[in-house]
Amino acid sequence: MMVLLLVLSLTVVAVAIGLLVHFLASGETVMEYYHIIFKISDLQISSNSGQNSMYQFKELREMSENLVDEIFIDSALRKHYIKNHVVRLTPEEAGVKVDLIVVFQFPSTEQRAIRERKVYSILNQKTRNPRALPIHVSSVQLKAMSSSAGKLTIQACCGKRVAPFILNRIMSGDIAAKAAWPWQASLQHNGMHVCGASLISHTWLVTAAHCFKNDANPRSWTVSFGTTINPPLMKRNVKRIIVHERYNFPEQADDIAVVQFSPRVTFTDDIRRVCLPEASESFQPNSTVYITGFGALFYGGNTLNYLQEARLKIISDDVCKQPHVYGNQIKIGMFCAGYLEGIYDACKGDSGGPLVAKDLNDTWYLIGIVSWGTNCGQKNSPGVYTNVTYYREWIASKMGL
Ligand code: 4AZ
Repeated sequence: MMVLLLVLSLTVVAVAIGLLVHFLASGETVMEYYHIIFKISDLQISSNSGQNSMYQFKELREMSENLVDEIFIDSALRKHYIKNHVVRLTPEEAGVKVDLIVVFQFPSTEQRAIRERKVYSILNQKTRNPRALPIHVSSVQLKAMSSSAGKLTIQACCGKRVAPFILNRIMSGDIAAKAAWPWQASLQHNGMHVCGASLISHTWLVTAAHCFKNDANPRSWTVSFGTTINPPLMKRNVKRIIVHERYNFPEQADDIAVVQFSPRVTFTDDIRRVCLPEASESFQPNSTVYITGFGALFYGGNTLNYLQEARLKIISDDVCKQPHVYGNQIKIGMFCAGYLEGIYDACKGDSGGPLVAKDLNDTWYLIGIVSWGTNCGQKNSPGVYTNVTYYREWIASKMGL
């Protein structure tokens, strides 16, 4: 009787453990990354860098992402499909090659080879008959990626952030959410914050030339990342400072510099590069932009420890060149942003930092560099910014991005 009871209770315990393991294991999931390549045929993209090709590329990126969304959302894998992201569009003869990464979430109990076959079969089947884009059937390729490579590739993309969008209010600004502006850097002279800067690659920053008016020796400078100056999330030594050849203090024209640091940073949710606009792009007056920085909250104030942000509007040249605003002080390669009424503005310590705008895909572009202004937040004296689009080729020629 005792033995029977013992066997029975052991069986119950074993079954309970088995069930527990089964449920726990089936609740666990893994993220899987696949690299998909296909060619869109019968499509002529002019390779000149004019406005048109820029728009065509943007559209093509969106159409490709929508197409792949449709393929998987409308398939047996719909519950596992997370997203896709175009990483490259390459013009080829009579078409464009699309490289994208697709992300799935699968239960960890299933075998990877089986899943890969499923993904491939759906892709193959659906690209035979695409509704939106003429895909060259024989060009479709699928490669499984390790999750570390997949994450890195997606994170290498510029202008993306993970922070939820909290609108806060620099000069009359508000404290920025963590990871909201991961390209923001602080340039420090002998350990003291002097200027802002924007991360545009693993090793390069863009900033203002006037930050180096007193000292352009890289050895005196360091750069830090993160939303606080103290403690910094990461610190690097400056290796090279390239100030625009035509910049001539105290003139304000050509107020741009690129800075190389070492060792390179690895992109994470908190540190990531911003996109640079194409040289052909223009931004409309009155469109919404954001500035961020550790600069003072009022003219004559101190640098702050917490990153601040403010929402501004681009001001047209016609308005900013009026005699009661800045008149002929606004030169080519500059633009104004803010409000003629004042209040929201950049201030001392924000110089060199980013003015960014986002496109329809929530990708952020660096379109201005905080440069100068009369005092801060005053009526008829908005902030003046270096026009990044105007200097796009100069930047590319210095650091090859
Ligand atoms: C400065 O001194 C500075 N209001 C930067 C921006 C503005 C004014 C001064 C714009 O670095």
